[in-house]
Amino acid sequence: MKALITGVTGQDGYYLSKLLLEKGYEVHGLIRRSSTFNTSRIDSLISQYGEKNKFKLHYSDLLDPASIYALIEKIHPDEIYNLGAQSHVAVSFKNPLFSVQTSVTGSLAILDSIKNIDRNIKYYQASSSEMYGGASKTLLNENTVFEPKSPYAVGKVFAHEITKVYRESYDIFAVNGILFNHESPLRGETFVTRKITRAVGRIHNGIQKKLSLGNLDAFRDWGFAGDYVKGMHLMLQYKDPEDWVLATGETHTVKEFAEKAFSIVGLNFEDYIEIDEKFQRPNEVHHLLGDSSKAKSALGWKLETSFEELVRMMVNSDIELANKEKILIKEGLLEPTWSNPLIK
Ligand code: NDP
Ligand code: GDR
Repeated sequence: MKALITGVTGQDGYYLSKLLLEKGYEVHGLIRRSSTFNTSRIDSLISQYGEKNKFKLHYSDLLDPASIYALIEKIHPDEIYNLGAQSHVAVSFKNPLFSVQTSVTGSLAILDSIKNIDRNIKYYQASSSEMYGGASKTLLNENTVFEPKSPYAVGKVFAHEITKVYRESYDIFAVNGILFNHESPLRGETFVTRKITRAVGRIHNGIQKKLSLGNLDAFRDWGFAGDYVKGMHLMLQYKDPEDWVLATGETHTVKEFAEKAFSIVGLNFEDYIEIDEKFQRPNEVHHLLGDSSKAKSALGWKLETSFEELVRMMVNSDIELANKEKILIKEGLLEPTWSNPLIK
């Protein structure tokens, strides 16, 4: 089996590539040219599988439909997982057109290529719980209406709907995985969970003093990315192309996440957190709680990692990382402060 993954350099790109490579797939990843190396998450997979020609990377961009078409024609994969996106919701307010275009042009470029090259190629679209908008405290499932609250979410709603249109119009095996927040030690450092666990690791090691956050009262349904990519694969193996929710069915506030993370190293979060308005969003998604009973019963999808285990896994990994940073700081090889406000 051959898979093409867009967004292969991202968090889910790593976990999904690893899963498929371990299943014996030949995995092709789409990467963007960058002036700095952007493959740090997948470097271990490149060394393990690259030489055996099982893992190959190709330069392209979701904003370049001609290049996407040529790539799909050349690779001719059995499955395409479209994970590429400007996935930071707050950034999508600052950079709305790029954020929306990546989802819109990317999904349409791939689906139309499938239509014209080979309609047997299966397609997975990375849809998001952000599409629901989170205005009320209800349990959200495949039938709940979308009320997007950000440019990011609007782009995702388009990609979701066009996936259904291509499925119904051209008989393409195209599915939407509506995934609720999923995290890991490889989560981008500007997402709130990782921002918190990075700070815990650094504060514990004496190399950071405070942590600035925005809204602590938002509720999120947080799971482990490693569990969620298994669901993506199962969706493409199911007998019919459908839409699926993956979620834990448990919701916690940002404050609860911080409280738990700091308590693992014996610290009280309230002594370290400062509220900074710049991390508040123009429009907030207040409450997300998903119902994945359909995926559990029809796909046999299982949650293997609890909220407690997830927080502990991330904190432990970030303590180790901060330990290494502390040594580099002592040797004068790293700046002692985490001072760049743009990346916070
Ligand atoms: P990341 O932000 O970690 O990764 C996003 C990936 O998309 C990166 O590889 C990035 O490349 C790539 N990318 C961005 N813009 C383009 C472009 N124009 N052309 C090609 N590639 C591009 O996201 P996650 O791994 O966390 O999420 C994977 C997908 O799932 C995303 O679509 C996200 O929106 C969606 N999602 C994520 C959830 C989560 O909780 N993690 C929940 C629901 C949906 P580069 O490294 O070069 O920046
Ligand atoms: P989210 O994730 O917007 O849910 O999107 P994020 O971790 O960015 O925010 C979660 C909640 O935390 C609040 N928050 C902060 N967020 C960030 N990033 N930084 C802060 O300092 C901060 N302080 C409080 C936010 O306001 C929000 O309520 C993620 C992404 O992976 C999307 O791509 C994906 O589709 C959804 O999850 C499901």
